[in-house]
Amino acid sequence: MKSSFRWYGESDPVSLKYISQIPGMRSVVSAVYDVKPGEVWPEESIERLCRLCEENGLVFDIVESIPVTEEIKLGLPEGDRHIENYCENIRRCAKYGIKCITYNFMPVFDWTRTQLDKEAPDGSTSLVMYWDQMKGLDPLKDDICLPGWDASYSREKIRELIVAYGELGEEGLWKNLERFLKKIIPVAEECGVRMAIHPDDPPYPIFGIPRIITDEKNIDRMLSIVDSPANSLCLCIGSLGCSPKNDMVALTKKYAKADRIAFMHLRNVKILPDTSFEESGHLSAYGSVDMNEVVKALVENGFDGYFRPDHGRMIWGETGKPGYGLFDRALGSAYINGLIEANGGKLELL
Ligand code: DNO
Repeated sequence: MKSSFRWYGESDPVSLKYISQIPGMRSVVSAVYDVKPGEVWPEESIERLCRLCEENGLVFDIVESIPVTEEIKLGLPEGDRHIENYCENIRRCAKYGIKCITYNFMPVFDWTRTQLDKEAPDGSTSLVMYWDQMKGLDPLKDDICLPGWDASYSREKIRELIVAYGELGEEGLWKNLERFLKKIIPVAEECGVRMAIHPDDPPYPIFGIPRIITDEKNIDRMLSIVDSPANSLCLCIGSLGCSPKNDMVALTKKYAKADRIAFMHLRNVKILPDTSFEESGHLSAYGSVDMNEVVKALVENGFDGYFRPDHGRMIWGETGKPGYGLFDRALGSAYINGLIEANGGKLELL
């Protein structure tokens, strides 16, 4: 398995040097952040990321994300040009050694939380989604912006999009996903890249907007659209795992065995009695997912792809991008390494 760590580029307060000092660390997960979604990434930018990682004893071989535009997800005419550009981005990334590209098909918003700094009794903070806070939020009325959301949308634009997706509905979104996959997966296959779709976070409709990558049935449907290892999953334990209906150990077993996982996001989440949830520390005892069983399922089914500790809490006074500090993610990474070793798995080092 290949240990990786997300890095938000040169403006990230976490340095590549520090990332390289995490035991077993191999791959940097990053993206070109200064190009508008739908446009082509300049080769120099990809090359620069490769060089910076290499200078720090790491490799940039996994992308998260190449964003899928609303025009593609809504099936608008401009979406065709964006799909062409998406294919070109896959080719360009492959040229510089990228092996896996993560993306999601969530309309309008990426991950949704109601609070980013909920303090636990030990003084650490983490991201949470509480239904009683959610009930008060209305994107049609309030200016809501959470990390992971595209901050460039105006309130007007958000209102317009919510209405458009309401009209499109789930089946319309499926149709547009199918169209997208049928265009991009052959290109990925040709280039030796695995596309890894990130599930919807959380895995149910938010603000009435359809969400489709939410459970086993829908994941099976998505994988069968193009039955190829190039059409794979970024199996995010914390995202799917915040619905009590998803058995994360069973899903990990099933998709690892079928070789349809390209990337694992390994973090724990604590589901509360009303199905609200808190991002917990990685340790099994802290959350609702048995992390050892998940890692064991990966080892036993021969998973040799990428994993990252995903989000962490803020601890030891660290400040920065919520979920993406250095310290707790590094602890998560070390914990996962221990589980891999104890289960007889192997870390692929550089
Ligand atoms: C959150 C991440 C997501 C993920 C995208 C992939 O921290 O897991 O934002 O990167 O959904 O496209």
